[in-house]
Amino acid sequence: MYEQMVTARYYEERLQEEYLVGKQPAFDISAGPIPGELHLAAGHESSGAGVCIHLRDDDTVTAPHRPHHIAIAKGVDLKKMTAEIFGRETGLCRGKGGHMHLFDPDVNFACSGIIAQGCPPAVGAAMAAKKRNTDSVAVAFLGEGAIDQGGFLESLNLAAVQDLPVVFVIEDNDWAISMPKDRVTDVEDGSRRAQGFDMPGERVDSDDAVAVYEAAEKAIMRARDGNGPSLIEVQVHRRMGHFMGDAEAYRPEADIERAKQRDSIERLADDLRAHGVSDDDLDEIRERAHERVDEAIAWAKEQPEPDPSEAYENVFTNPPAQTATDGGSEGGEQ
Ligand SMILES: Cc1ncc(C[n+]2csc(CCOP(=O)(O)OP(=O)(O)O)c2C)c(N)n1
Repeated sequence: MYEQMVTARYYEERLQEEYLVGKQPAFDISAGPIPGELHLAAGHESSGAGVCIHLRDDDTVTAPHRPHHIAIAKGVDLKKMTAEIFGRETGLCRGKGGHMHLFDPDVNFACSGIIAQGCPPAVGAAMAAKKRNTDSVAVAFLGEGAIDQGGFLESLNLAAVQDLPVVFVIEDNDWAISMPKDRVTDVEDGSRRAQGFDMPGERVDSDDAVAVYEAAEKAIMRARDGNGPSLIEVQVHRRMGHFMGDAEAYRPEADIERAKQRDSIERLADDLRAHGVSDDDLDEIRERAHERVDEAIAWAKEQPEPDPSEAYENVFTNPPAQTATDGGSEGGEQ
């Protein structure tokens, strides 16, 4: 878990550097090697690592728009994921998805920029696993800002009524962009939503990776053993803005400071030291993680950009008439 967490943190530190190239002094979101939005998950690492450590490649994970720590913990190919984020041809989605739309069929991972959107597909994957008589499970991650979405609530219901092997994990970082949690819901503990669907619900009140590990182990084993779905809420912390470039003018300074003080990675390192892991061992893990990340980023930057002619391949819609290759008829054949 420690290795996954330090990999995710360093990966995002490096992405942050790359993202800012060419975007300053005036913040131009379309410029630089990583154009578009970038949502970083620094402070969420305990949830991805503590949950995904119990998963196999044939288990399915769906993640939201803040996906890197979860993708890394699920074992998504780091090089292809990075190429995707840089919009390169060898990326997971040939550079068409970007950082919010990573899809890796080798380890059954997908994420989406539409909040709570991962819940129905996770339920579908769990239903498929059950119908095929396998013991695979599915996990849907979502933010606390998405817990009133119909897709989430309907997914809880279907999972419960059909006893499906799926676990829902709410990452509660207290904020949905600029909206504090208490303005979105009166339910302080999101795991209580489980009661309405007669399934187990548990809240991990701190971003203690070991506590997440224990809660996730129970829920995932329950699903794998054919005993149905569960809901977990994990307290995490948003150490950065909602996305890169967010000045967080809405957020009290004290809240930002509080989020930065609670570092789940340092906490886990302390636990490991208390259990006899040496500083040298921790340094070695960190160095290995940094090397892997640096290698993935260097590789991604060398990859070719997709040819513009690929823009309308693998999409569900026809190109606008003016770009159709037939010289401007009502869209091309697909
Ligand atoms: C269906 C839908 N509505 C609105 C948005 C715009 N939006 C993007 S992120 C976000 C807030 C998400 O907050 P939360 O789920 O708590 O996740 P966090 O960003 O805090 O990790 C919203 C409303 C969206 N992406 N999808």
